[in-house]
Amino acid sequence: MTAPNPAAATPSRPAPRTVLLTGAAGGVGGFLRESLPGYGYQLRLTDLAPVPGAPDALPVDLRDPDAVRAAVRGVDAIVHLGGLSLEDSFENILEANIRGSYHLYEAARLEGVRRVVFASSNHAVGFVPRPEQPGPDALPVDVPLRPDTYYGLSKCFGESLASLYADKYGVETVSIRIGSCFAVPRDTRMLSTWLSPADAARLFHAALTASRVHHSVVYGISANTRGWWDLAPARALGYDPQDDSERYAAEVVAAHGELVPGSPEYRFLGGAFTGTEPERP
Ligand code: NAI
Ligand code: 15L
Repeated sequence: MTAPNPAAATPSRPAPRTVLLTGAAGGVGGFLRESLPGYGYQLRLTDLAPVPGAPDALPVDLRDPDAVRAAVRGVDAIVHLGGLSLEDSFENILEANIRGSYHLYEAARLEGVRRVVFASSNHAVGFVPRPEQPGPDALPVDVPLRPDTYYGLSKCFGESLASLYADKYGVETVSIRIGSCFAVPRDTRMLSTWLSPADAARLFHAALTASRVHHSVVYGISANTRGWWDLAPARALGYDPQDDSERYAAEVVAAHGELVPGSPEYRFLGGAFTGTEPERP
């Protein structure tokens, strides 16, 4: 990985140094726990689950507003990754993602935290037809929201919540519609949606330090040759992706084949999530 340059950004006020990371025990949390300290951040780790190798991490349930407020107190910024990251029952999504995000924004408002980076998802727009070709046809961020699951719906809520708190209370947010953030692309769709761990660090750092933010929505992918989304809004924050899933393409296509016309992965941004049914009580 290229050595991070903490001085690269030119924020209008001091760059945040103490950053609360919710969802620190998760997959993306694991990547950012490793990488963000290299950009000069001091992380306060929280999760419902124990954070491997981090005995100082705080056990915080996003469903508990008092615990969330105590966790937020004194930090410069928040990276909000915590919550359910796949489809679930509406009740569970409501509690962890919708109420949980509300508790987080209320805590930010009450404790005077000015910058949040929200892990939104491509599943907020999962029922949008995927572009025929990458490149010039790449989809802009201002397509209408078309969630593909209750999970995606909670990300639409999170983006709207961020918009409200920016307009009303001056809490700035970058909502990153993450594609697929894993060590390597796991299937053919991910050749388009992949966000490498190193590019995730670059993007979250840009989102934490960019100066012209009110509520900004950006897609979060690497510089994939097959990318479906317009990266201009992320680049405007200072994001300069260095990875391209294409180096895995031969191997991935050999294992999984090209996308099959008519399949959910071929038709829609959200792929298989468009056919996912939550468990009913
Ligand atoms: P993950 O499922 O590995 O991690 C989520 C973490 O949130 C877990 O450690 C879990 O214990 C914690 N959590 C769940 N409910 C909680 C609660 N009530 N209180 C406190 N913590 C709670 O998910 P991953 O992959 O790390 O994703 C992180 C974030 O990024 C999620 O918000 C996800 O929706 C979003 N995202 C991730 C993508 C990816 O490709 N990994 C793609 C798009 C969005
Ligand atoms: C997501 O939002 C999920 O959290 C992640 O597990 C992946 O499924 C990703 O989207 C994706 O679309 O690949």
